[in-house]
Amino acid sequence: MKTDQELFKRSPFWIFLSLVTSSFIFISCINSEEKVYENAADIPTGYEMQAELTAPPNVPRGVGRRKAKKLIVNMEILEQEGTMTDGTTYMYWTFGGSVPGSFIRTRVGDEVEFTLSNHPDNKLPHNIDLHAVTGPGGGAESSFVAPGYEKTFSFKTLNPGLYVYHCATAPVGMHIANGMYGLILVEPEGGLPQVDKEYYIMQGDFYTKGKNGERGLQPFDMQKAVDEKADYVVFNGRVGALTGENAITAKVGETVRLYVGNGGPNLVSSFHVIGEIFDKVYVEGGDLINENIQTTLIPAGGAAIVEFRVDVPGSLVLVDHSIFRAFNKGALGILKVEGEENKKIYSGEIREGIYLPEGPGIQEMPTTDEIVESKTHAKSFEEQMEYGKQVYMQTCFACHQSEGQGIPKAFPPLAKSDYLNADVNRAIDIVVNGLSGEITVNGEKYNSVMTRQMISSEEVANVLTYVYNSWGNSKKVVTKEMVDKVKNR
Ligand code: HEC
Ligand SMILES: [Cu+2]
Repeated sequence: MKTDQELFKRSPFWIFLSLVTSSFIFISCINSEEKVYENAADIPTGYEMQAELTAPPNVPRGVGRRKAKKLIVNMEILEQEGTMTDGTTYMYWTFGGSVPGSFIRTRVGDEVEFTLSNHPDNKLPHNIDLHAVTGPGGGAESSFVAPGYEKTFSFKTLNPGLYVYHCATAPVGMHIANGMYGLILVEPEGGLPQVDKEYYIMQGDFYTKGKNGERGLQPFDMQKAVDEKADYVVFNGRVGALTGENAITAKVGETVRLYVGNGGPNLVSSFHVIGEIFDKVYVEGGDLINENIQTTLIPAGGAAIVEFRVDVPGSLVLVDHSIFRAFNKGALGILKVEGEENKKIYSGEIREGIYLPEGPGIQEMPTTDEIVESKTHAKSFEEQMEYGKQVYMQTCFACHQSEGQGIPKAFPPLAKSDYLNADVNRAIDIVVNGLSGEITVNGEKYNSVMTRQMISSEEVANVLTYVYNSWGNSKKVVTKEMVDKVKNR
């Protein structure tokens, strides 16, 4: 049974009045949200929210206009074997299963509740030091965790910017060298301006017992790390993480933002994109914006945000402009831009494959120095082909191209090459000693220099076997003995 009062409450007048007051409260709430806080520590945090974490080269959605929240971050440490380069693996220690670790995206004023768990199959204790944290050890002191356990700590994001996080468990350098680093972005109130594409890239240097390209599971080499003699310098944890099928992409006319970090442990990155100028650089990941930049320096344990609009199609090449690192140690990635040409901005012949990784093979002008013999031996034709392909992709490919097609007027073809197929000993001699002077290949004249290839007899045998058994060539098998015979002539 309803009382008079209840009936009165439901009358149109009351509904109208409550609508008016609630919309007034609503509007005043919006106003209070836009209140500027002198001290980020005073920004109130709203509901709990699970953070979206992403593996590189992806980043989570932007914060936009969302209010500060209690942001729950759950991250798991995984020690796992992964590929360093074709034929070479490495025992990576990771935050979330990738190198660099999962990207964390927050806004200023968030209260981050961070739970770090250490997978039970892991061998070592770890922790995390986030440079975005104001507090002891950046969280390292509160997060030290043994395999099979987890630790939770909380922090308030006070300063906007792009920050590195890393493991800080002794030996600190070793944990970082094994891949334990990543980025955390703290966006300002209202978020960063909208762009079309965003990517996550982080450079790191690696130190292995074997030299660059040596096959098999390569253990960490502490001595080389202390001496700062990196075997690999790479983007996103491995050679080729951003090339070929893994290249990042954009369309002509789009704006691209790269969150670029440097995990080190040792080397500073001279980050550059061949064929592009950075319209904006958030210097060192902070508030200062510099414009029209060719190369930006990213310190070990530091970051930068770079932005540019892509205006013409083609492959932009991301490098550490300490250039041997790019072409010979792996610090090379591709941003593939598709769309209409714009002859007002650029016209000219477009030829892919000018900037290609050249791998660890040491190039020398023709002389007669000693070469170290290989440690692994191919036991079958299939293995010879496999190892040979690898030598080819690391050593010959930059000049003779992926399908042996060469580059007209510069590098002769190895595919269906009459010159190659005519004389196997001559071919061995060319690889071993180099070649200069005029030659004719398939009716075309070449007069250039091929540097001597500093690879072992076995590698010469493997690569030539691969070449002879590919691309319509005469299917000869070349042995180490044949190579040694030519060497000792
Ligand atoms: C730095 C560029 C470069 C690299 C790397 C290179 N070559 Fe060459 N190669 C040349 C050039 C240039 C010539 C032609 C030299 C001349 O004009 O006298 C040539 C010629 C040859 C020829 C004879 C011509 C033909 O087309 O049959 C063979 C065989 C050959 N290279 C094999 C190899 C193999 C195998 C490798 C890898 C182990 C290799 N080259 C690496 C530049 C290179
Ligand atoms: Cu660690």
